[in-house]
Amino acid sequence: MPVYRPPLIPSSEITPRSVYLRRREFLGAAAGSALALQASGARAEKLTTVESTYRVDEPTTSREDITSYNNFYEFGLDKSDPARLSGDFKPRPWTVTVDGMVAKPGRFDLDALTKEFPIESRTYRMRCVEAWSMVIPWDGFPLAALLDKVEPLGSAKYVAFETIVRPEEMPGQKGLFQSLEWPYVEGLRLDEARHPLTLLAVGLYGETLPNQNGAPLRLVVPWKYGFKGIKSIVRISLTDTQPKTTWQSANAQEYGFYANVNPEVDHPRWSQASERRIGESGFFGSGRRKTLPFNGYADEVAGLYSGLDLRANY
Ligand SMILES: Nc1nc2c(c(=O)[nH]1)N[C@H]1C(S)=C(S)[C@@H](COP(=O)(O)O)O[C@H]1N2
Ligand SMILES: [Mo]
Repeated sequence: MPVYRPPLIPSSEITPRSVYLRRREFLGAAAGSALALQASGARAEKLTTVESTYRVDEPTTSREDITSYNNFYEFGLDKSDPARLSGDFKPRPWTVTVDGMVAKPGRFDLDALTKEFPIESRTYRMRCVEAWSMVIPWDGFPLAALLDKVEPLGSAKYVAFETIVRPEEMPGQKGLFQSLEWPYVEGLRLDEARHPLTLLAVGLYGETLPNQNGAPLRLVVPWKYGFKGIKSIVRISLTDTQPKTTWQSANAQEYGFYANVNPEVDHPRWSQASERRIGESGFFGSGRRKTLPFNGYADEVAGLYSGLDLRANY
């Protein structure tokens, strides 16, 4: 996500990179590299996964790129901050509460859920509202499986999601810079949430999620802009009113509830007609490609929006 407001703290008060690097040296080579490994997710555990038919006929983005170029404002505003500053975050043990308009609300242990639901490996095209994209091999289970378990009431129309608040482990939540309001919140219509493409991811490249990618549980909705993919989820609530999302609260003119990838509806400050594929801007090309309606998933999801004005409902 673009920084919609400049950091309010003078840059002179932010630890200069040279000092940060010296501090790492001070920690000693062994400790320093252990920290780096932890932050980049190398402590990840192998997952038992089943193959899925959801694949993309394009080269997969490297693990290195997927885990070092991230938006996760709880750890800072810069793309490199989440990998560098998420090493203290503890994604286990973890529970997720599912409540609201459901017959069987509950607080579920994540390890129990991943035993209950088979973990599929699915490769999805992902596209950020900032006009860059990746192809990511996620591991996870359909959100529909969890929703079925709690039995949504007939009156439920939307699903709201909440990220954990843990300032002692998330430096971006300490208020060092003015960015977003916490917790980060998102929402989907119930039919979008139940769509078979909508995934709750617990892994990447066959291993548990690195912290910077939203450990231990994050949403993946491949036909929407990346910011809908809320990370480190602790609560999922069913409701009959459209939830207001973090980015709508931050700037409603620029970010709507739907956020479907749409090359024909530009962001007020830049075009959405094309995108830069991360890792492809090498010798043989610019890595720039045309953005597809619904990010290439139109056959599967366009029907969800028949009759809806996609220009008004951005
Ligand atoms: N809690 C939380 N979730 C978040 C964000 C965030 O700042 N906080 N950033 C979003 C944005 S803008 C993007 S593009 C994706 C990036 O996910 P990735 O780092 O796994 O590629 O996470 C989304 N989920
Ligand atoms: Mo994004």
